[in-house]
Amino acid sequence: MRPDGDCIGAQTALTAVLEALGKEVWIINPDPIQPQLDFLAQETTFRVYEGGALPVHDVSVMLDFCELERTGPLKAPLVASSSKKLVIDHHLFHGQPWWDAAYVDARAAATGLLVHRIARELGVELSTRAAQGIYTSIVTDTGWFKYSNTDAETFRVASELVARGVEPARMFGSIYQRNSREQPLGVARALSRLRYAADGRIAMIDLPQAGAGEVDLPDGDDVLDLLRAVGRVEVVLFLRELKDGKVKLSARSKSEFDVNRLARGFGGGGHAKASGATLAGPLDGVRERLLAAAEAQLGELESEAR
Ligand SMILES: [Mn+2]
Repeated sequence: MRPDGDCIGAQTALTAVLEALGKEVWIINPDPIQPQLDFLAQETTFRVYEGGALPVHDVSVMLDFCELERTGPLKAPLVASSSKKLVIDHHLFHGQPWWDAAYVDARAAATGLLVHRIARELGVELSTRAAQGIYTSIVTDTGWFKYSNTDAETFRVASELVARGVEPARMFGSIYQRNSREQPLGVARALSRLRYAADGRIAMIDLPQAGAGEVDLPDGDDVLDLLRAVGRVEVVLFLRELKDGKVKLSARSKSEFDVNRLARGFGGGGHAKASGATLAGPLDGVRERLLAAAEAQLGELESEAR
C-alpha cells in the first residue's frame, strides 16, 4: 500500500534484472505510483490491483516491506495462490515469518541496494532502467544521502550507477522539482498546525483533511525536513487525516529516540529513525495518545542516560 520511492525503485530494478534472465514479470501494487516517480513507468509497466485472482505465477516477491498486512487487498489472493513467497526487505520485523524465503538486512539503507546485491550475485549487468530504479531507492530512502542510514555501500553503489548513465541532477529534478504551485500552500497549512512539546524536543503537526479552499498535502517529507532542521527538536511526529478518517503517522528521530518502538505501540513500525503507522481516528484522540506515549518514552530514555 502507498508504495514509496524505494519500493517502486526496487520493483523497477528487480523487474529489469529478472527480464534480463528471461523471466516474465508482473508488478502489481494496491495503490498507483506517486506522480513524481512516473519517469520510472516509461519503460516499466506498473499495474494497480483491481480485484480478482492474480495472474498465474510461480513466485511472488514482496519488496520493501515484510508485514503481510501491507499488501492490503492483495493479501487474500496472495494467500490463496500456491506461489512461493519471497520477501526482500530492510525493515525491522517482529512477527512470525509467513514467507517461504526471505532476504532481509535491516542495516541496508534501501531495499534497492539489496536488489543491487542480488543482481551482482546473479551476474546480471544493470541496464539504465535498473540503475535508475536503484538510484531512486537510494536517494529517496536516505533523503538524498543525508540520513544516518547513508553508508559506504550507498555511495559506492550510487557511484557505480552514475557511471552506468544515471544523471543525478535529472533524477533530482524528476523526483523533487515538479511540485504543483499549490504545494507550498499545503506546507503552509501544515506548519500552521505546529506545536512543540517536551521543552521543544518534540515537534508535532496534526493535519486534518483539507476543507473547502484548502490545499491537501499528499506527503509530509518537506514538512518533516523543516522540523528536523530545528536545532532542539529530537522527534518529529506528523499526523495526517486520510480520506477514510484514519490517521497516518510519520515519525522521525534525530537522536537515540527509537521511533520504531513508538510506532509499534500504535500498530505500525519501520526503522529506528523513521517509522510510521496508520491509526483509527479521530485525529484529536490520536494526537493526545501519541504525544503522551512519546513524552513517556523520552522520559525513559533520559532516566536510562542518568
Ligand atoms: Mn525502504
